[in-house]
Amino acid sequence: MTTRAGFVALIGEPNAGKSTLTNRMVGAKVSIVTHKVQTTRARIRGVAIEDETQIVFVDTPGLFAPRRRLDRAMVAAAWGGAADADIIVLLVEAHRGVTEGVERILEGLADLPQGRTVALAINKIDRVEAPALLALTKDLNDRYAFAKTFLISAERGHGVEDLRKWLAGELPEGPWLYPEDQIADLPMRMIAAEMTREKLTLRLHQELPYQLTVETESWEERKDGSARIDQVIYVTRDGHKGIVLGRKGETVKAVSKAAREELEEFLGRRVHLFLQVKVRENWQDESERYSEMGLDFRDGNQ
Ligand SMILES: Nc1nc2c(ncn2[C@@H]2O[C@H](COP(=O)(O)OP(=O)(O)OP(=O)(O)O)[C@@H](O)[C@H]2O)c(=O)[nH]1
Ligand SMILES: [Mg+2]
Repeated sequence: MTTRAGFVALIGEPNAGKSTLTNRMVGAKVSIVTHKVQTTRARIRGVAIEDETQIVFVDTPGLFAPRRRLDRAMVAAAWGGAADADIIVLLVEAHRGVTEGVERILEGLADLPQGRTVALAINKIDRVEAPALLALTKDLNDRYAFAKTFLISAERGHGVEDLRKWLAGELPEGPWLYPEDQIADLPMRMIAAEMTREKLTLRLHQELPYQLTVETESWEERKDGSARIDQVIYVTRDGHKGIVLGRKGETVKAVSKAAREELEEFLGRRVHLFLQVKVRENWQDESERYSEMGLDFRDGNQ
């Protein structure tokens, strides 16, 4: 039997639904999702199987005009993911249409080496009426020569099957890239840190999620089969520490509980999760923070 395998990079503006689509394709939550922009910070690989084809989805940080070092490293990681992939899928939000951000991404696509397969996925079709979709499909295809257009709802699953089947047929013949039962290519300690960051982002407001990062400091396997995981939440200001902790430590306690429950489900065993909050004014300028996230610190340079 001939097998196929390859990488499919999902790119788009922040909040377009790239991580939601990755998780749906994989059939498990490998990438965190929130209603806020700039949730994903690094390239996250999730593996899906369609008949004899292994499709490695590369979820990327959203593409936007970078201002800070972390922004630049994130955007570089996203374009890097696109450049390395066999196929690129651009996600555009149906209800937002061709924004300035989308225009900028189309310019970036035009700069990639010729002959790349780029498909368009108009996402969140559950939010608009059919006529608007036709017009948007035409507009986008007038602007860029997409190999194919899909109308999808990553959240509800509409059109996702069609997209996966098409991708499988387009990928090159070759041996699978990962063992059959592997669903993500991301160290467990990072997945665990991401789960905590998701719960924090869902609970906290405004800029704060962007001002914090979570790292797994230690992971200890216990004799009774459980795991003890210690994580540090880095914030940039003293005031933020108080916000993360909450009144009488209520916020961090709730975050810890939610993250632990998700981790236990993911790992299928008991977890003891310990969170500590530390103020580190300049963590966004520290190279170790970037390597822990899977980003290249040098990409953040001007
Ligand atoms: N209505 C609707 N909402 C969706 C759909 N897909 C994703 N969303 C929502 O859009 C928000 C952003 O989803 P994410 O998957 O985190 O988006 P992303 O592109 O990964 O965002 P970044 O990581 O910040 O770049 C979440 O609140 C999702 O639940 C969809 O098909 N329909
Ligand atoms: Mg994301």
